[in-house]
Amino acid sequence: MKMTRHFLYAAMVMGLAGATASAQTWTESGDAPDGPIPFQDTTGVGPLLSIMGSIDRPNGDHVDTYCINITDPANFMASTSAAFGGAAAFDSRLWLWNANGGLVVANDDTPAGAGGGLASVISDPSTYAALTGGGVVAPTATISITPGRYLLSISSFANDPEDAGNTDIALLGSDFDALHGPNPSAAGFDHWENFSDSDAGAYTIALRGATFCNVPTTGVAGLMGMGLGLLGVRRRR
Ligand SMILES: [Ca+2]
Ligand SMILES: [Ca+2]
Ligand SMILES: [Ca+2]
Repeated sequence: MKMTRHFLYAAMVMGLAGATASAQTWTESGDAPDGPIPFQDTTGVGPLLSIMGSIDRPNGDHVDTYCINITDPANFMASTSAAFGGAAAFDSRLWLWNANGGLVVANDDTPAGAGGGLASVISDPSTYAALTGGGVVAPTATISITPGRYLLSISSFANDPEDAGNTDIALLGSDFDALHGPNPSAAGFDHWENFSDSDAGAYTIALRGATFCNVPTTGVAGLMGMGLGLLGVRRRR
């Protein structure tokens, strides 16, 4: 009887885990804000492998920003390049911000070593060359991503975030396929340029080394927690 109960609880937990295994994508809910603050939360269980959404610049949807949780900086990567499982119907740019809205890294185009093209790829500066064959702008090499919550924005070329004096927060135009950190001559984020543009279409940001920003407190995750808890109780007897 005891064994049967163990089996039932284990089957329940495994079954629930299986039910969530294919749900590692966050799909944009409505329209995510420009950001970096405010942003759209991502909620789910386990690794966050992709974010799917769209922009529609003629109708004011210039930028989308999401909260992600980077758990493994050495393997962290975010990309719209097909070489990494991403996609974008427009010339994308990716921007990673800390939880306070300070720029960490950004990229416009994919380095030739990873296939080139107008899609984007970012990672920790220490892994960028091995991952993409691309360069890291000199001051950016000192930046190191630590585990925690970050904000990830996708914009389209050449829409930049600027400080209050209209200086670009990162100089992506100086080397399109390099990894860039903050422009030392810029102050903090104030606004996106958001000039008139016709870019519109879907994107998939492929991710590694990250999880959802939030874990649901009810539903499947709660039930999984209950199942694991019951297993623990039974085993201690
Ligand atoms: Ca959008
Ligand atoms: Ca938006
Ligand atoms: Ca690009």
